[in-house]
Amino acid sequence: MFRKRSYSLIVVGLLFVMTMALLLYGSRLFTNIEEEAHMTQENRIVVGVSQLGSESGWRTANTESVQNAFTRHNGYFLIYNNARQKQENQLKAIRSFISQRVDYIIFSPVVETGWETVLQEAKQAGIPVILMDRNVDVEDESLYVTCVGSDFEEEGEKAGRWLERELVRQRRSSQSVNIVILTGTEGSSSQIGRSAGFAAVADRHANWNILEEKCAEFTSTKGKEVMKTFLKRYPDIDVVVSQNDDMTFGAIEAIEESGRTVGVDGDIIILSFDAVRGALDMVADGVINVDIECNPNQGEYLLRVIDMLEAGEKVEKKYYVEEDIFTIDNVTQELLQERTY
Ligand code: GYE
Repeated sequence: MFRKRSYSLIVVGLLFVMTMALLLYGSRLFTNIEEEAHMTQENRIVVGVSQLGSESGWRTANTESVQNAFTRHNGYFLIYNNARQKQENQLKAIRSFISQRVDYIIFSPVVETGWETVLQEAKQAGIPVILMDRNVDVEDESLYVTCVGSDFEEEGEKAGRWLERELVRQRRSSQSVNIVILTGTEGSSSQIGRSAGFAAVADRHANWNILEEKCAEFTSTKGKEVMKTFLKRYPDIDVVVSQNDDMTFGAIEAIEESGRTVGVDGDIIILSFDAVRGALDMVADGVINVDIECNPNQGEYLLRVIDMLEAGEKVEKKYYVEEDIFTIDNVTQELLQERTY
């Protein structure tokens, strides 16, 4: 009896010691993992990115480019937020980046106005702000370090100059030409710039008759809806200028459903912007006459800018990405195969 009791005591004792040892080992293991995570995070550059939404194919490509650039492998810790087209969401995201004391804030402003206060807050916290894709309209330019994006006005002018050449080629340069314009998010840099650039060329041509311009928010659904109202209102549209490919896709559907034809052999000339893969296919097929490229691959440029800032180098206030213009004459099979977006 006594021997039996002492035996079971030994077993209980051993079990106790083993459990304690396991617990101790486990807790040390966890502390190590935590410490390691903390350390690697500390060594990495923390970047808060506020993307404005996911309205278009272009935007998806832009987001991917940023996510592929700010990787752990490249030495970054990325905090990403999608604002779903609402400025208030972007303001919230930026404020949360400030309170998390990130090293850099990158954001693509949905519209140009209304950023002074939050940018002031970032400046006071000593966090450099880099604008991506679109710009802000602020009096004090020191509120942001730099902007990586496109020359939207130049894009609009490119569209206008292409139409000039095309009308000469079709021997219609002195005939009256009826134009409708589908515009993107009102008050965004891409809308403002593309509208201004195209208008600058249109102003030189008394025979260019702009019937109406209307906002279709850079989306395909809205593009179709707005185009339908245009088609009902104006039976004699010659040219559609659509400020992005997604709206163009919707507009073309509406036109074809109405029984009219588009493109190189059709009766309505289509000008589009972005040049995403799906649209380039349509350029190659002669459905879209011209696509003014807008380059969404801005991640690499942003990496370079941060490298320069980390090295204490001076950066420019604006970096423009490279962009082309596409018609049936220069959309090759190689280009289509290479296009990742
Ligand atoms: O053209 C459009 C997107 O600001 C350049 O926004 C960007 C525009 C782009 O939704 O597709």
